[in-house]
Amino acid sequence: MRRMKVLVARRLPDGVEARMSALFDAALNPGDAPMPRTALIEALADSDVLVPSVANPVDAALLESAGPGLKLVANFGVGVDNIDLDAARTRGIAVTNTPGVLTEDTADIALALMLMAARRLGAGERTLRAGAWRGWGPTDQLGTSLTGKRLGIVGMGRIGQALALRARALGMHIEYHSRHRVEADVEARLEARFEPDMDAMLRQANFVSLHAPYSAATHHLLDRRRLALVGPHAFLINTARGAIVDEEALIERLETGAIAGAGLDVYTNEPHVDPRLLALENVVLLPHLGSATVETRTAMGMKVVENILALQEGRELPDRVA
Ligand code: 8YV
Repeated sequence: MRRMKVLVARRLPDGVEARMSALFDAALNPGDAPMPRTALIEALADSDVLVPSVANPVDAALLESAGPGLKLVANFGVGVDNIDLDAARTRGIAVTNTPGVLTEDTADIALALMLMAARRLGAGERTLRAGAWRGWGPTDQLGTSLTGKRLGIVGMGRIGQALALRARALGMHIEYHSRHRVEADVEARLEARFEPDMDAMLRQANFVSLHAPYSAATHHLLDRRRLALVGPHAFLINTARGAIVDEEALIERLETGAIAGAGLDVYTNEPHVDPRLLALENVVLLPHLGSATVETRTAMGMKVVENILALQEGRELPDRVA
């Protein structure tokens, strides 16, 4: 059996790289140096498999310039919006992702952002670190409770459901809007109500959390009109993809207090973060770390390995998306 030539664009956890080296003819990136496009194209000419991540756009031109040997793009990540799936299909290149293993950690970060934004934890910590805390005060640093509030989840896949479970433990009322209504027993277990009218859900929610994949269909799903439905008492949480929200419209609403606040882990032009967001006290900003735990990043890498191994052994690819 021929060992697959695998080009790994970014440094991966040690255990994953060790397994890749044991199973494949793997070209690793131990220094994690950004691979310029020209270097990537050059290396691709002699590769069976490319392992990119969200930080590596795999567009039609890149796929076209890859040699005819490229068989698989095994994405390190569940979202595949960095890859031109149509171009891959056209060229007969398979695409896989890493579903399931980052569900819990990403839902944890969505919950953390809800707590941080509503309880003003970032602002509180900044006050303390600046040496500006004058001591406890009965009306100081008041935030908003989560218990008893309405959470509107947009996209009720694995991560949306994992957030619902957490929010239920906090005594929140859960509504969701999704392309597909989940099974009745899942709704019952999560005590989640399906709202077919997203606008109605946005109007009523105290928290809106986004868990839809990014695609042409979800680009600016929360556009200026929909953002205007989210009230001044409500917080927007985004751990999915930045461009699901019209960031410009969101910033305007945050600046005027038309929306209470936001908790963001993702941005439209990562790693660029709009300086107006940095200046706002009512937003919590994280650097796309939803899945950033040793356990999850290792599990993601092992999923990548499983998919490449399946190709090498001529089996069906377990996580094929194109
Ligand atoms: C990853 C993510 O860190 O998997 C995803 O879709 O957004 C993140 O959890 C990143 O995409 C890795 O490529």
